[in-house]
Amino acid sequence: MDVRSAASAPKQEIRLEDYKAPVFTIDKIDLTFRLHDDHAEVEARSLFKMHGDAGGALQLDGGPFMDLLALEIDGQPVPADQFVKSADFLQIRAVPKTFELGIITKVYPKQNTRLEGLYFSGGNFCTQCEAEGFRHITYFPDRPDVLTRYMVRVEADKESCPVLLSNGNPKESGDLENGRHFAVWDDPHLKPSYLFALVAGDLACQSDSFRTASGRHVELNIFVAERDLDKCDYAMQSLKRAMVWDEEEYGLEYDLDVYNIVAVSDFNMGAMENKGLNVFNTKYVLASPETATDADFDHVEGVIGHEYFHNWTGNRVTCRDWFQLSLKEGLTVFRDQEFSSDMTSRAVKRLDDVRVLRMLQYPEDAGPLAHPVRPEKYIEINNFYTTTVYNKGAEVIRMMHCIIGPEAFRKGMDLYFERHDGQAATCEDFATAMEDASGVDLKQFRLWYSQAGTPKVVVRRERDGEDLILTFEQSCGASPGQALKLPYHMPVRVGLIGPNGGDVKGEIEGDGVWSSSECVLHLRNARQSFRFRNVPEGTVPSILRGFSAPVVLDHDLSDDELAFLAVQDSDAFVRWEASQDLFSRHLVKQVETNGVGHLPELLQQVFVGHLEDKDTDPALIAELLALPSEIALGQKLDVLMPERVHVAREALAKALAGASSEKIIALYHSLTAGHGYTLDQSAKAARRLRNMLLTYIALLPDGEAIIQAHYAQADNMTDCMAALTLIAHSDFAFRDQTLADFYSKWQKNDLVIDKWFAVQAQSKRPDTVARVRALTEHEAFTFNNPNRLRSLISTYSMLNQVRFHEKSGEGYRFLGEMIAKVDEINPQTAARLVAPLGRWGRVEEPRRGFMKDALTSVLKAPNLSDDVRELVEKSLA
Ligand code: 0A1
Ligand code: ZN
Repeated sequence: MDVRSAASAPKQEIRLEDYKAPVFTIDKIDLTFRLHDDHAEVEARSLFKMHGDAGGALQLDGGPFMDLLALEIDGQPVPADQFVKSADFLQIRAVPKTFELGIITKVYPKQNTRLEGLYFSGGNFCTQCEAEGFRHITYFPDRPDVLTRYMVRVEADKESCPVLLSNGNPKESGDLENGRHFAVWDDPHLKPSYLFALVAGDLACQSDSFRTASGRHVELNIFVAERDLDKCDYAMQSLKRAMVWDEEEYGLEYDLDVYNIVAVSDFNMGAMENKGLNVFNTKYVLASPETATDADFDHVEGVIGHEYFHNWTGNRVTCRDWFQLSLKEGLTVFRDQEFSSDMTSRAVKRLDDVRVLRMLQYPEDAGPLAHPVRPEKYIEINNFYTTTVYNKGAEVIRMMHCIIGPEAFRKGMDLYFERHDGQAATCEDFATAMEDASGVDLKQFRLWYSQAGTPKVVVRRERDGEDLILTFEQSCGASPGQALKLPYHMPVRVGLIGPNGGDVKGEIEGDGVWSSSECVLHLRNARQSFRFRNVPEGTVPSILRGFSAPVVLDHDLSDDELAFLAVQDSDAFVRWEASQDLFSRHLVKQVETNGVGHLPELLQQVFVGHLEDKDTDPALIAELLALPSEIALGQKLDVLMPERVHVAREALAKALAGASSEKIIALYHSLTAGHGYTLDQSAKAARRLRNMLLTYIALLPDGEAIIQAHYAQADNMTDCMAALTLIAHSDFAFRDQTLADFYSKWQKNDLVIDKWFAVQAQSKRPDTVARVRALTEHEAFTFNNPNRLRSLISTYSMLNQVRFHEKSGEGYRFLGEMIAKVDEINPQTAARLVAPLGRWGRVEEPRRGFMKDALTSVLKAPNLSDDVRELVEKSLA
């Protein structure tokens, strides 16, 4: 049977303003899965209660890839003329007031390359139902505001599928005829269909246990392929840390007897918070020192935390509709960021998060795919799992936390759970809980949910006798469908650094509140001034501490003042930002004048100051020494000039390295001495600094030997990848051989081979586009695995600015071809490749035309998915 033949009609736009509550409730659903080698039969029995009059119609969501084998109401077959079935829905003409609906469907997991619904990965059955995957398993009201109680029975061959899992608590299991067996799972908590999950296969398991604050015993299991059993420790420890953290920070406990995590290698996203049965991309579970970098370990901890925290923010309180996605995602990202901050270094974690926001979310917010944190319309909801909904959404929560303060925020969370536990809620409900708990009016603040675009804030200084006056002006450019924006309510954290480098406590006139060494200014108007009384001459304002609002800040600090803040500020974010600003100012000038000039004395001094700083966390020093990325620099230009940016940045790095080579090399060696590999924060910080220094060493005449030795002596993946990245980027004679050796050493480990692809995709060498294209033909490349696709194609097109924007247009053509090809296999993942081509407004001809041509050619692909079409059409508009 050709399961793709039943093409559906193009999807219609869905609008927030059209939301209507369902006219029925479902008391419970009993599901039976009969899993077979080439298909699965799914029997669903649901108890419906209609709230309107009896005799009305019932419409259920469905999908084009399943067969309907039986349809019954109260045990009686529904006659063929009493229902209509299309590719996307099933409508029963008239249903009684209360009834049991019985449906049997047949699905084909092994043919499912879209990785939504029930599919097969690495020899195991698994499901992915968020956002609308459940409708590819059975006909059902597949919307998040329909909550019900699930009982699931799974039957499969005992030898090939010894492990049978679903949501909730295990209830019963046993043997059946013909070598088959079954397990029954009972989830006592109400949930929407997107949180349903099933896993069946031959998996090994690492187990542990946890006792909650109130004494509940919870069994913890991580299921992986047998060969990966030695890589689950860190995930398990992270899970236990997350469970303790949520109890201590929010008083939230786990609410089932078991918490199961399954790692699968084919997964469209990072992980999924299904109730009691998280399904994870292997990338965010498996980690050992030989195979995972320090950043990988941090990501494992962050994602394990994220999915765990969803149990309350997402599962116990879920979303009313998909426009409210940020209700669970923004809040849960905020929670995982705070958890990681508490487990690692708060200052460095904040820099990492800000860097991600600027690199990914700012371009989205400035381009044709910009949308509010709470979107108002969509065609394909999968296209709205965006960095705006997730990362900007987290910034919105962080701003509320800053505006009302930590105690009121905690009270607001308590109130939110008190009011909405067991319900499907809205962003509005959340804001109201925060408002009611704090007494602070958040009416204007809500614009952060509805207006797209990154606000720009210009701040100017004035002295008036002993006083310092800061005047802020905020504005926000037009976004698709939103020409004019109203002023936001934004918290701006400000400190004052006195001439001797210490924090000055001020007295303020205007809407601001001082705590010990800083104040929070409440910026609400398009233009607003704040007067600081009795500020000593020579005091420098430290503005937007901790990056307290996701804006672009334009200030009038001089180079000397920036240099001062870069060394003296007690706020790590402003210290870092001041260094970055200083470097950026110089580099932007170089780019605009196409100059390759001298190394300004001040830059060198600041750089050396960081090198010689013995009091600061080495991980933060590493970030202070880093030059702004090419992408960050590109954003500072009106017109992107990728080669010039690349050349200017390389030249500055080389000049800084050359001017301080002895200090760099000495510091590098001092960090080598005495450091055995551990995952302690101090050891990770030392590696981070040492590997940052290595990037400068690569630019020195004797750098090659040091890099080669670094690679050869690496006893962990962090050091190994740091060297390999530089080697892939170089002309060293041993380059190709090293890459070949690495491949043969690791070819059996998919996650490491992903790194091997990524490192080549990131190379700044002029032959990169040709090599990337050739790599799509490599024996280890496959279009079916999203991790592999991302490691090569997304890394190239999203992170390698200079080589993606090849003047020939080859980078764009390549990406266009890849999107069309991937779309035939996996539309969701194909759609996630589109964004870089939409940034044509940032470049000049001939690039602009080439980018549009690439988009247009994607539209010509036969059977283009709604997912890709929606984004390509918006990108061309
Ligand atoms: N809710 C998950 C992310 C997720 C979203 C969609 C998916 O399939 C389309 C899969 C996972 C999270 O935030 O972790
Ligand atoms: Zn999430």
